[in-house]
Amino acid sequence: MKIKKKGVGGNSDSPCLISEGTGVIVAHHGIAVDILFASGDKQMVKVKRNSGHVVGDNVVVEEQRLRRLPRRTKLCRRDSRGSVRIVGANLDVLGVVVAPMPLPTPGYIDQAIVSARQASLNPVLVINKCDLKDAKTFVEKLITTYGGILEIFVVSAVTGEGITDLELFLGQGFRSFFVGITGVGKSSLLNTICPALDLRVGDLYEAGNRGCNTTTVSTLHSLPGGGELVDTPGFNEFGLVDISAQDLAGYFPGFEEAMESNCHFRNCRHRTEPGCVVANLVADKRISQERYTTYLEILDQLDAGDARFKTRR
Ligand SMILES: Nc1nc2c(ncn2[C@@H]2O[C@H](COP(=O)(O)OP(=O)(O)O)[C@@H](O)[C@H]2O)c(=O)[nH]1
Ligand SMILES: [Mg+2]
Repeated sequence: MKIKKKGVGGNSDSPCLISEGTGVIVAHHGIAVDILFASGDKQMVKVKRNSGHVVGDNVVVEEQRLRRLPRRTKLCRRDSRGSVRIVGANLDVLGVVVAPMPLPTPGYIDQAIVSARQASLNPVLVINKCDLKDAKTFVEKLITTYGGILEIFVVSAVTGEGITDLELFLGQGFRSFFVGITGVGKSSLLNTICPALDLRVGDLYEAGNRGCNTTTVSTLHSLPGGGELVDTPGFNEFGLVDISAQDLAGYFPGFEEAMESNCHFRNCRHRTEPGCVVANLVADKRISQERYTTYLEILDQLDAGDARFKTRR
């Protein structure tokens, strides 16, 4: 099942092809990267641990060293220790993968969407494991919250339900990136779309139904139906990076209508300020109380300088 959003974004002119001599990083092993050249050749080059190169970077190899070309887009997150991580470069689409088991951590979906929009990526929601018996309520709740805001794909990597719609979407020439906590089925989805890959898939721990992290490196794959997809280890945290309260509201899913008008105060944080468009829409029930409460929780964390959100000098 595919739920369309109002007005579709995304950069359909993604330059998947690279010029001769230039390569794209298709795997990052920590101390080495794999580079794929336009000729189809692959080369492994050693890199320093803190080289800053990421999957999706376009590079030129000069005497076994990499010269990175400017990035078109750059997706960042803050990890649980407060450090900023660049997760991928030159991406078009962020697929936020969730499942009824293991459940996403609180705020995960919204922070991933806000981060994607901040980085000029088109976020979409991929609800996997719709074959599970408790999936229905979970799917309905997400459709109530995000339907009409984002494109939503309800899929099962096991039964194949919804996979064709997802493939058609990814095949539009996008470079997409799947994020989601460990165990939601990112690698399984990629295996279903691209059976030749045979990526390792993890079992769920019995206790707590958390996944074990079998995917240890980020890898970029060309899909048989077109487009490219990055498989990643699970990120259990998707902390925001260098974001102001105004930007948080500007990118927050559910606030789109409010952002078309101006609040009385230009620097309104949408808490208790008079003449606040967001507060008026909440009062009119055009923004749900759930959306507003979640926004305020994330804003509280930003204001409190929570390590996950804090800007380090
Ligand atoms: N029931 C069900 N299980 C799935 C589905 N997709 C993945 N799984 C299982 O979920 C576990 C974690 O999958 P994996 O692809 O490794 O998750 P990742 O950590 O997000 O890459 C494995 O045991 C998979 O077999 C699905 O659509 N339905
Ligand atoms: Mg995986």
